[in-house]
Amino acid sequence: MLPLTHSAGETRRPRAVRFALSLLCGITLLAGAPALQAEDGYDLWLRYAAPGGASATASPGITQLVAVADSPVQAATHRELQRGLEALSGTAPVGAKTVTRAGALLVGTPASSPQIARLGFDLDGLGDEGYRIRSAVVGGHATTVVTANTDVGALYGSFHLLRLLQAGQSLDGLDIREAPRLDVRVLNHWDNLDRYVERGYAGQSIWDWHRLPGWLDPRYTDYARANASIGINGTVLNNVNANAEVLTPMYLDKVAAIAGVLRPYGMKVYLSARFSAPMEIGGLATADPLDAGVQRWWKTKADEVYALIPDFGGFLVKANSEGQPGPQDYGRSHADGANMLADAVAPHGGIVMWRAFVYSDEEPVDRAKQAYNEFVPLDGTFRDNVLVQVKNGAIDFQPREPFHPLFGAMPKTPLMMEFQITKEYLGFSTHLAYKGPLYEDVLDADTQVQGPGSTVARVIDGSLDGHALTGIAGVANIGSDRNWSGSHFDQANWYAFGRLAWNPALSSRDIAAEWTRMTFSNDPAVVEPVVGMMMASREAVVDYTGALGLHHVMGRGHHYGPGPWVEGGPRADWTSVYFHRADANGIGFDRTRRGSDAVSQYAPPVAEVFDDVARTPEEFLLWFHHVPWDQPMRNGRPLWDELVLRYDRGVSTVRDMRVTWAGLDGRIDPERHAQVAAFLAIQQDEAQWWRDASVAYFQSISGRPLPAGVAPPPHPLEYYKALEFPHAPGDTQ
Ligand code: GCW
Repeated sequence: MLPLTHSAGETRRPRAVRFALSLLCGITLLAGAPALQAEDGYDLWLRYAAPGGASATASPGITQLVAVADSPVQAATHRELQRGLEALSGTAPVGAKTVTRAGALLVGTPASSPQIARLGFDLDGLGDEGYRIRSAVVGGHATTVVTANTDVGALYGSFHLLRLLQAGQSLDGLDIREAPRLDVRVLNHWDNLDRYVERGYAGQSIWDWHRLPGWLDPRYTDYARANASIGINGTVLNNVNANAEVLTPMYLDKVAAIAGVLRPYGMKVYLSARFSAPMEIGGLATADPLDAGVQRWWKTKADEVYALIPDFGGFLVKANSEGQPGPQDYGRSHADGANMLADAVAPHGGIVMWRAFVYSDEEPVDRAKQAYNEFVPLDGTFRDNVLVQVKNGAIDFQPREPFHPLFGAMPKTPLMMEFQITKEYLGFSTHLAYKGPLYEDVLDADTQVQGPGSTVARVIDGSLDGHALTGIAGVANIGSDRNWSGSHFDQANWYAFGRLAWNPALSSRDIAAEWTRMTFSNDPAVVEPVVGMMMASREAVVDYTGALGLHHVMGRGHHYGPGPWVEGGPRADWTSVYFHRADANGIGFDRTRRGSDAVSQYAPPVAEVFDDVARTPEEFLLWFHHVPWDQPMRNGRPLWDELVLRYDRGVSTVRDMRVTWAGLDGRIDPERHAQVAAFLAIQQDEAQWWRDASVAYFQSISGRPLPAGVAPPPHPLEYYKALEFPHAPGDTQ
């Protein structure tokens, strides 16, 4: 099962692993134990374990590898195929210039391979990143062909083939045609230059800025491999709460070095730009986007960046949000700011991703309405190379939110999706919460702006309004932790983001199964229960943190654990009481036409549903309505009872997950099994804590008895309120 048991393992493992292994070897030889280090999660879903499971005897049926390695992308593809095929079969594939035997794998483009050119496959519509995988007869020999218009397309196709092999799928009769539905598929790192990661729960930033550009951590290559394997084609290296210094020559050299490592894997680098950079590092007196000097500064800066990094992707900007500088500081609009930057990067083919996560410093209106209010009037005024980046929901990456009303409301502007991969509100890295279903729910949500079927996916893929430029971003959960994401299961969220970015129509369940097979085992006795756990996990978090549409009820600042009592402080919309509005009569935020009227930001058929307490899906009930505690739910129970039972249900789902996982002992390598088991135990304790604290608090407001048979919280409310977490990870510095 472990690649390490294969011979000649050195060539197929990342250099970082090899280094760790050489250190370990001495230790393990002395101890006489097998080296199991490779199962520490570092290899992610690229373990290339034989699909049969325990031994490395299964052959992928490939006898010959025919692929040129002349360009850096081709060389990366070749290396990956060699590594994967060797690990999967136990022997290195025989390399050849042309197909000369049955069972060959022929990889390349018509331009790079005369044999492929002669096949004359139709590659129309595959664009720059799509590919075909076909079973064919080449020179009289049964061959698997991976081909594309570009080297990067062939790289993506090769990863797809390796995925099939890892899942033990037959290579007979293949005819696969794939192209990404979205152009810009990027990670957003909220990484600071001192390596602190905002809302990061996986150690420090992987970008070792201090040692760059001299030291190129081999991790960067493995990062690029992992991203390329799921089609992620870009990364924003630094936090949206940006430091202007990243744009200074010293840091741009470091950025260029990273770009050099990522380039062979089809990844571009982007940077978050601090809007006031012309003042902070340029010595200007203003950052007004309509000021000619400021415009000149950004053009010069863009020229400097592109001279170092010709394929630089562009800038991401958080402006006039949560204290960040922006064009409104000068009475200008978001479009003025975005367009100035867009003009600076346009000559080089760059783009600007301008975030719509804004809420005003003063505006007293429902925070859920503010982004829409600020951006809809600007529709049609952005340059062609601007994408407006919109979070999936209008508040902030909550365990469940209705889709953001901006989707569908700005038809003349390409909107890109921003999902959070890191689990700021879903239990940090210790809770198992697979976000595939969250992403899927949002992508499938029907905005109805052009009638039924106007899904969010069709807004962002440009098909609804005919946009050429499209994109999606995921706030990364990657750090310096050995297993990259802080927990083994959090790797699945990175994976699912990439897969859905490539094709938003994929099913999160299928993705979970695919990931499980490659990450843990192909054994159905593992795949089925693990996928079951994953698919139930997000709903469990919703249940134990606050179901039925509750939101923003977490601890203040650090966002760790429950805090439904949070009130006071600098602004109302940073409190929990602002969002849940619980009082003696009931609970929930009235966003109906009689309340804040946020419902009217949706297309009329959607607005009508959300406006009507009887038709609003129960999962969003308290998001849109203030509901009496004794209001009967669809199952007949009073709201109060249902809420309490949901808290209990969340805890019991986690309990079930633990039992399921314990039953997998012996089927999963002990190291990862033990860590997941320990994390599930933490999750159970913390789910219980969320439940107890929330029930204690809401009971103090509702004054109602607990439903029959429900255990009271073990501590008084004051106990929960007094808990403090001054050093919780990821908090804003
Ligand atoms: O969710 C909030 C986070 C902030 C974050 C902000 C944003 C980067 O708590 O840490 O800042 O959203 O998305 O800009």
